[in-house]
Amino acid sequence: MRTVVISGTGLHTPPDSISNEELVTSFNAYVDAHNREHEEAISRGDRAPLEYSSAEFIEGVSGIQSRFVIEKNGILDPERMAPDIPERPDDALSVQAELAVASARPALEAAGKSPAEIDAVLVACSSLQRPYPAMAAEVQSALGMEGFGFDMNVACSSATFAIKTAADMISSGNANAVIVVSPEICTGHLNLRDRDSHFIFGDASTSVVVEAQDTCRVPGAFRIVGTKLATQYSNNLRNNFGFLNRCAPETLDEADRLFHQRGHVVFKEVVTLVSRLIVAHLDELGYGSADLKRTWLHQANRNMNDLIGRNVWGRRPTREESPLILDRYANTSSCASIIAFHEFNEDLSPGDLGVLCSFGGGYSVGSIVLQKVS
Ligand code: CO8
Repeated sequence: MRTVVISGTGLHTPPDSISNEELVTSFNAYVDAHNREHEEAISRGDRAPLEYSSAEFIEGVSGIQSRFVIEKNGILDPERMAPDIPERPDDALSVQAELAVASARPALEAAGKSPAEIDAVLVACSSLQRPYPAMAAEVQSALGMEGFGFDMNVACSSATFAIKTAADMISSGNANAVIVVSPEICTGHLNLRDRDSHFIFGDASTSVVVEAQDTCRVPGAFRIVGTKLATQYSNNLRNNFGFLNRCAPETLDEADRLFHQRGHVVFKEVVTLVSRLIVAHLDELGYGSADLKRTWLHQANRNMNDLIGRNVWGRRPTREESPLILDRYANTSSCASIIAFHEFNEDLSPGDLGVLCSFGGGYSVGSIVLQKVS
């Protein structure tokens, strides 16, 4: 079995960003318009008025302060509340592939690899722009790569599940190098009229080059020490958008065709699931919390990460030990733990150990134990 490393990462964020204050101003304008429109029904008691959102609430319950978005004006327009992304002709590069390529190029550069040296591209993300042709095939073509590619979706855990898939291909000798690309256009499936969740997500794309240690030419790589995946079926995070929607046209516009969740239940159940999985994974590999130098956790909620941090480290980890990026990015689904890794790995020394861990819809959890090589 060959040793496998992560040799480069890339991050792309769209130029537009939205602060909590901007998002709340737009949401509250929508609430005013809605309540005016239904004034009579509300005063008769036939309909409940919508309630305002608040920037302080958002920061307090989630830790999020702002998010990058693919298109700002459409999101902030109270009459639209969705990003404005014009259709492109079939022979133009698709929006999602464009985002993918924008993070793949810097990842290849960081790994010192040309596209010709990559055997496979895995596009791994929560929401795909179309069923086929595979987004991975389009990204492969745009990068000028040979080999093969395929798409995979395990919600927020898509990237870690794809890193595990890539590592298996490489350790068994079926590939030398694989790029895992996660172009997440989360705001496309976000219900911006839902007070409980309108603030949760942002858009980004990340890429990770996974390769055999014997082909790695750059310093600062991380050896994949072990991987552990888990899924546990749950309806508490769900999106019923899909190709069968047109077969039930009467429900096409229902809110369940967008992201929806029972956030409070998710919070409690996922904290337990993730904490147990990481502790068990480290134990199986012969490590304990004292061996850890860093945890790069999924970034859905600051309070969730603080609780998971306590359970894994056996004490409250410092922000350096368990960094937060969601204040600036919000939840970027499968990109989130990769962004934390991308931004906070250079200061580690050879031999230092860390855990990259995603969690989200499914439920799904992916834990990857990494050790800095050189
Ligand atoms: N402003 C002001 N008040 C509000 C607002 C608001 N915007 N929203 C709710 N409130 C009020 C509520 O009405 C409630 O009031 P009351 O107590 O009087 O009933 C009070 O605030 C508390 O509300 P909650 O109980 O809902 O608040 P929580 O403390 O549970 O916090 C969170 C809400 C932040 C959503 C929290 O539950 C959370 O983060 N949960 C975990 C979520 C999570 O991990 N999600 C993972 C999703 S990622 C994934 O896997 C999906 C991938 C798909 C990506 C696709 C992109 C679209």
